Amino acid sequence: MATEIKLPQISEGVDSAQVAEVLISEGDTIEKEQSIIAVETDKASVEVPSSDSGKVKEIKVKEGDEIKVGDVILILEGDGEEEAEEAEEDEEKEETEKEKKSDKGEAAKEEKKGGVSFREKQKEEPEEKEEQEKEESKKAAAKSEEQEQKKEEEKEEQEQKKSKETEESKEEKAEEEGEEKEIEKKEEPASPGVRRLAREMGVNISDVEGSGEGGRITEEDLKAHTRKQGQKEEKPKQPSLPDFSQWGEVERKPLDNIRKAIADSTAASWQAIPHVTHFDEADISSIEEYRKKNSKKAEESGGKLTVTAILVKIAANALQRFPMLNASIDAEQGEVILKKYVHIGIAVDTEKGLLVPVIRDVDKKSLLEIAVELTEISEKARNQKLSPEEMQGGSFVVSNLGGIGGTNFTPIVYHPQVAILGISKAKMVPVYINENFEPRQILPISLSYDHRLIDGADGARFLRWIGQALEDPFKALLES
Ligand code: CAO
Repeated sequence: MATEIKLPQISEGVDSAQVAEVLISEGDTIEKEQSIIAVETDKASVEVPSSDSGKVKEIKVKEGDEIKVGDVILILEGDGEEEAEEAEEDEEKEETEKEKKSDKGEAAKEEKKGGVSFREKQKEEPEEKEEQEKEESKKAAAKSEEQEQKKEEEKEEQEQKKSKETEESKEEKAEEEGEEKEIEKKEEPASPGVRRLAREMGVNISDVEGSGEGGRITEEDLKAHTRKQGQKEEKPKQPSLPDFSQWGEVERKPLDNIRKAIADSTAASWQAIPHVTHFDEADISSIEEYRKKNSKKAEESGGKLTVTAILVKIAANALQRFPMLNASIDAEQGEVILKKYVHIGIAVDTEKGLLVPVIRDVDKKSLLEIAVELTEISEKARNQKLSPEEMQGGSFVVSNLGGIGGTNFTPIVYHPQVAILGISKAKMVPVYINENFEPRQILPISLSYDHRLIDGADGARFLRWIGQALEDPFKALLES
């Protein structure tokens, strides 16, 4: 019988969610409570457990879908266990039938000859019928015994869960009171697959916190646990927080996965790299004229010719000229890794936080191609459609905050890169030229770099080269 598995109420006041990941495939046999999809709401990211077991006939959702409470996630073909039992029973029946048939070979022959069916013949033989009935009633008794046993096991499991909860609260109490009481640990709720994985990963499952119904431990819980363990070892201990509620009302909200990733990578970069930021500015009056004149051409190709696109192209030329800024340091080996490719990451401001998709081989692409690709990846980033691969492999980053404002800023270098270009808001200012003040469009630019590899003078020369290229692009073209 087909069973529909629907999206349950995830949390109070949340009626819909976005599918972040589909955790099973069509044809899989799944257990009740097994995580089937991961969803993200504006409040949290959670895994949805299946409300039944069986074989997945059809998956009705895909990554990125917005689904409502009550929407069908998948269709199950029926209960896997039940089906297996039924198949076993059928097999047994067939076996007995076969045995009987061979005993009654003669009867079977007669059946063929006389045209009387074997079943009908059986009806005529009360002794055999009686035996068959006995056999069937034996099987029914065995089955009901089995069902009873199953019920007992379920009941026991429920009781274990309950007593575990009480024990946990007891445990807390005991700890508080400093009692050294031995508390017997009951088995943690998790599927056999998750237990096996825990064994393979060398994780003690009783150390893992379950996020499923009734504290059930999912595969994601296991992975999160190992990640946490790894981070615990790597991360320096954060100073403890005071109780803020003593000064006023506060609200605690879980960080979503993207924010956690940003927090981790920013902290790691800041700790690993001794940063220095150098500031400069460039007169972009003539390049702005060029940009406006050619913006239609870019639009026709499906892109937007923006300051960012121009800076990405110029930065690629600068990186070829100053290869140390397109490198990484291998501190353990005492080596510098010079990259022969120029893949530039673009810092994109999205609703979920900062994302950095990468434009590959910028040095081999025309300004128009870069403008089109920049428009595409920025849109993808804002719509949460980027794949992990599209955010990997960057050798340098361009971060433009000029569309928002600010006179200058100090971007953080993304480890394992060694430099990042910051762009702030261009403005019209009077510039003293040939004994006169002229209105010119001035763009503030900054460069943060890893001072282990880049000396102050190298950083200044690199940024000045970019400034000059903005002011006199032909000079840059001639030299590159
Ligand atoms: N000075 C003045 N105006 C600027 C400017 C600058 N430096 N940069 C952009 N603008 C203007 C553009 O000309 C555009 O104006 P119009 O609509 O009138 O043409 C407007 O601001 C918006 O630009 P945009 O965002 O559409 O295009 P962009 O290519 O310049 O920027 C992107 C693309 C992805 C870099 C940007 O949208 C973005 O997300 N920036 C934020 C990056 C960020 O968060 N960095 C911080 C990370 S920490 O290092």
